[in-house]
Amino acid sequence: MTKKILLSIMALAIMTAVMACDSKNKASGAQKKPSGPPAEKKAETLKPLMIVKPWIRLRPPGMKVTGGFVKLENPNNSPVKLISAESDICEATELHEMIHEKNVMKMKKVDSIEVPANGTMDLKPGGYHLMFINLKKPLKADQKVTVKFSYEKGLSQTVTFNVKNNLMKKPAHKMKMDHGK
Ligand SMILES: [Cu+2]
Repeated sequence: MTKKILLSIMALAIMTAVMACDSKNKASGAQKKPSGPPAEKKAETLKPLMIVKPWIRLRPPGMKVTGGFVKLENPNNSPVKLISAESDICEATELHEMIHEKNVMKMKKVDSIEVPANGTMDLKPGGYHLMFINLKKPLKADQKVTVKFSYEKGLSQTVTFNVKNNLMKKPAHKMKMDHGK
């Protein structure tokens, strides 16, 4: 007898649940009707940049700072700004540029590096570069270093750099260096 009552209560409960669910579906179905403009903004969707020959300079042991270089090619119809780089190999990774001041080459931290629309930006010795500061341990030749690039508008990509002992045999041009004398 109690079992029968229990069963009928259960049946009622299931029916109620089904009905509730049904009315819920109907309600959400009504809400899904298109209203208002589409949320997508096509202009904000950036394609990742082409990464050409990323490398980090191998420096003598004991040197805690080194530079990273890469050519960035922008396939987008708008300029893209690199705003930060992050890596596990060091305490801080900065964006730098070399500036010529009173016949001396100096490095300066910059907030961003812009890659022109459908153009390229060459991060190279003597120009814009990445600076890896306070290396946690010495780098080795041919080591692969993962660096996360973040751009404006939420674009980011992971770049694998190759550590190279780049001995510049033939400098393209002579730079005036101040040796203090
Ligand atoms: Cu630098």
